Amino acid sequence: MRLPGERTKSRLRDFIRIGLMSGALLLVITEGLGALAPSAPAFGGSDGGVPTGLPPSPTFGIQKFTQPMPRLDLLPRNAVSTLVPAPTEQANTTQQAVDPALGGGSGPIEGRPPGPIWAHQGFARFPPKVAVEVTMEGAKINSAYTPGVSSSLNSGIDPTTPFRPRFHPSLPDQGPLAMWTFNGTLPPKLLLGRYAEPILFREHNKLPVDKTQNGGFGIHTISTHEHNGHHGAENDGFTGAFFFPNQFYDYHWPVVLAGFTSINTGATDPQAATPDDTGGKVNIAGDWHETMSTHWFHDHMFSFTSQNVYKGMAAMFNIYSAKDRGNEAINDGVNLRLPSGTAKSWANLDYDVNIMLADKAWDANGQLAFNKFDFDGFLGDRMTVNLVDNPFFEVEARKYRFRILNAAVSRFFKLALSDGSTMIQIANDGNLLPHPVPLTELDEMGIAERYDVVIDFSRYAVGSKVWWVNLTQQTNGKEPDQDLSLQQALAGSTVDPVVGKFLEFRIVRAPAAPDVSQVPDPMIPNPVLPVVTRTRTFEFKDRATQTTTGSTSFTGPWGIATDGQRDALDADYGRISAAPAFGTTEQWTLQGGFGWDHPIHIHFEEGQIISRSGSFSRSGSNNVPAWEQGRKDVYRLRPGGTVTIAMQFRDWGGMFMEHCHNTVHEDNAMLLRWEIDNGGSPFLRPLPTPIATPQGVTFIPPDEILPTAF
Ligand SMILES: [Cu+2]
Repeated sequence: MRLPGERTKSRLRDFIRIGLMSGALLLVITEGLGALAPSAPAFGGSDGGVPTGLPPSPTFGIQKFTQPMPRLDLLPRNAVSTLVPAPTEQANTTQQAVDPALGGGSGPIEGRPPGPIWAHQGFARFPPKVAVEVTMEGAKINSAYTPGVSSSLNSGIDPTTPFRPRFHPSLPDQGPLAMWTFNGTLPPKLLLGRYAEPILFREHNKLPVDKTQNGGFGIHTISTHEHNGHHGAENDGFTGAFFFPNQFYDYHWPVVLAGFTSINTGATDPQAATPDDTGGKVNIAGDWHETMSTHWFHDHMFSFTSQNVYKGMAAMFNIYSAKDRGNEAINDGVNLRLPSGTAKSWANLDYDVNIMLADKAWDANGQLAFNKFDFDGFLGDRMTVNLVDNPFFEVEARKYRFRILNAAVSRFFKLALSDGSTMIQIANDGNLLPHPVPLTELDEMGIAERYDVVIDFSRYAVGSKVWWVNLTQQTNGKEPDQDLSLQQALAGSTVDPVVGKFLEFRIVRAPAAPDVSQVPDPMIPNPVLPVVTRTRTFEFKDRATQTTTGSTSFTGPWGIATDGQRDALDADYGRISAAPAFGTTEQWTLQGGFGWDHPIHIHFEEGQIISRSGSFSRSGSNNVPAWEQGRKDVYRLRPGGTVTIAMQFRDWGGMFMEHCHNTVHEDNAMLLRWEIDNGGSPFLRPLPTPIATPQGVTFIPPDEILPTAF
């Protein structure tokens, strides 16, 4: 996967770090690296804007808060019988002709690796009940926008008006090479699912066969990670299990409670349940303390995740359960009755609002722009919410739940309300917290973290306004510069254009019906952890080295040192760094360095933070703040910080990942593979590595197995 010129780029990185690149230099790099030698004139051009390193995004005269924030666009849920061909347990290797641009010949219609190891685990036990069929393709007009709520709850947006792929009505449409999204359209997509209703997510790759047709960044091979689903690795969007244009990939998301193979296997615990369609619930197996709520899914292409996600390959996924059913009126002793609505048995969105935050930048033509050559990270200079620029949102004077996702490439956000009033944080990442946490400022939110908060707008007069404000100033991909005070952020005296107000709440009317929602305490207590049988350490560092060559390895400044071995290693998805035994619990310590804040994501399993140390300290046991005392899947290390977590490896197997979710760090090359490979047939110990080509996926033995992996 190494790009031509990658070695030269690596040499360039130290120069690039010295200062912002000039536009002229960027052009040189884009056009070819051959002419540029290390003795080239010092970088220090003034054309690079703060914080993008690119010319500042032209505003086209737009003002903030002049367009409505669209609700996300619901993905249709269809009968499984609508899928042609029908989904299969093992990859469908029916042959088709391969485009000459992809090497010609013939290859399989499905890009999933073939054979029993990559077959859908639990396919017979959890047969798909809902089919969701999507494409990944270039931007186009949306003529089927489905917000899932009435226009009055969507700031007046008429969904029958075609929705254009643009950040503001006064900005040009994004072209089909600049923006690549699910179904090719905006708003970003939202999938609604519930426990015990397995989803077959079929994704068709409709991107250009010519990899140079990418608008300057991004790659046409893709892999979709459901972050952070509890399912087999064949459905996890493994970074090396990517697929090509004209192929599809079937992801089987069973949506099960963790522990279903060992806890409450008889489904007798009434707290472990899923909503039915008539206001009741159905008991399910597993541990209800593992109930998950707010997920998202996004591209995970090896060494291109930052570019592809930035191009638009991100969507959200709300998971409903009897605890968190999306109906605030049903009073059955299990339902937490969080703000949502009452009309449907489950998944009411009236007062339950998905928020996707992402900083963007665009070029002189208004097309998405990305700086590929800053390995510290990429920061945009425009704030978008649900992929529109600085919008407004109309609310009733009542409680709302917001599911906030940080979908940025490298930027941290810290949210407050402009009047300094209280929000109640109820969830962190996919999990409802043990107890709600009232806060006037949320914590810094790392890339890929999700915070669910409840805001009670009943304290505001109808006709008034309040704003969400970003307090975190960040001008460098390494870490935030500083968190400003609310007064400083509102005053606007900062070099970072993404600081300040970014979403205007307009309190437009009294509640249409009495607000019967609650924010109960407790919500979901943590599961009881089994005894830890193994500890491992992972240090996230720069100046990494690569020990392997070949298509599964990549070089870059970033890497991970495992269990104190050698230096930090660059990513190689053919290397096994850890292999926890099936059915065990381990304690992992994640260690960062000073001058950086890496948000570390571990796939598959939600961990409980046992302790935090390092420069960030807060009173309370083990330095774990109240809003991190549930379960998480992203762990900000904080500058100089260390996080120790406990995780259970059970139910499913295969190869998973651990990486920095500053996706520029991840791509260059702060990522490793770990695997659960002793869960029984068909798994092998170690697992062979898939090698994807348009003509079919082959397998090779692992490149390297670290001495402490097993
Ligand atoms: Cu990082």
